[in-house]
Amino acid sequence: MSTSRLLTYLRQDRMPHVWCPGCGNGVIMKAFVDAIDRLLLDPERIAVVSGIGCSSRVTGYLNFNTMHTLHGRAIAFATGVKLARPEFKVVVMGGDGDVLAIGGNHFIHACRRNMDLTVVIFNNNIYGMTGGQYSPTTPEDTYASTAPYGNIEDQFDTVKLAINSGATYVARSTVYHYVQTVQYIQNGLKHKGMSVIEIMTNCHTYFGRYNGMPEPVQMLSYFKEKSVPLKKAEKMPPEELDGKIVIGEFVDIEKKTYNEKYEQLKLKLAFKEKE
Ligand SMILES: Cc1ncc(C[n+]2csc(CCOP(=O)(O)OP(=O)(O)O)c2C)c(N)n1
Repeated sequence: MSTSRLLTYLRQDRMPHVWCPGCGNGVIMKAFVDAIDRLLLDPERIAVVSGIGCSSRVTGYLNFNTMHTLHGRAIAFATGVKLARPEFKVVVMGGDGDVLAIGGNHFIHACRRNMDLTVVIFNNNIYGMTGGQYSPTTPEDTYASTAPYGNIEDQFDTVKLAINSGATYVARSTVYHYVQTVQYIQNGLKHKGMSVIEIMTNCHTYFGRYNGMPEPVQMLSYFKEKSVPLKKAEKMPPEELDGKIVIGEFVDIEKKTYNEKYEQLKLKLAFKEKE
C-alpha cells in the first residue's frame, strides 16, 4: 500500500503529532489505516472513539468520524454511537490505562454483551501521558515512576480478560509484527461482535527508560525476542512462557451480538404497538 495513499486517511493539518520520536503509536495508527484501506471500507461510515492518554490522541489525527472523550469512557460513548447508528463500523482506540484501568468495567461489560465494537488496545505497559505510572498491565518486578523499587502487583492478561468476559474475536500482536498487526485489525473489523486486538507498543520514554531500554530499537528487539506465536506456545510448558508475549488469534467465534438483539427487540415492540 503506498504511503501517500494512506496519508489521505490522516488529518495532515494536525501534524506534527504529539508522540515522542520512535513511539510505537504511529505504527499502530498506520496499521489501522492500512487495514481500513485493504478492506475498502467507506471512511464516511467509520467512527473512532477514544478516551484520554497519548494513544487516545489518535482520534485527532484520523480522518474519520471521531470522538475524543473522557478518560476510560470511550467504550460507553462508542456503545451509544453504535446503537444510534448501527450501519457504522465503530472502533475504540486507547491505552492499557484508559481501557483496562479506569475503563476496565466498561471493557468487561462490553465483552459480556458481545457489543459490536472493535477495540484496539495500545498496550505500552504504563501510563505514558501522565509520567510513567504503573498500569494494570505493568509486569511484576519492572519499574515505573510509582514503582521505584519494582512493581509488586500481578498484571492483567488482556487476552484472557477479554475471552473470559465474552469477547468473540481476540488477538494480540506487537508493533514489531506489523504484518500480523494489520491482519488482526482487518479480521477484527470484519468480525461481527466484540473484537479486541491488543498491540504491544513501545513507550521507551517511560517504560523503556525505567527498564533498561531507553531507545526505541531496544524495545523493538525486546518485542521480537519475547514474542512467541500461539501455535508454538501451545506446545510449550507454562514455565517456559513466563515473561513471554504470546501473539496470534486466540478466539474467533460467532455469537449473537447485543446489537442484533436490540434491533429485534425494537421490531418486536413496533409490532406490538400496531396490534
Ligand atoms: C478522570 C481522570 N483521571 C485521571 C486522568 C489523568 N490521566 C490522563 S491520561 C492517563 C493515563 C493514560 O494511560 P494510557 O491509557 O495507558 O495511555 P498512554 O498515555 O500510555 O498512551 C491518566 C491517568 C484524567 N485525565 N482523567
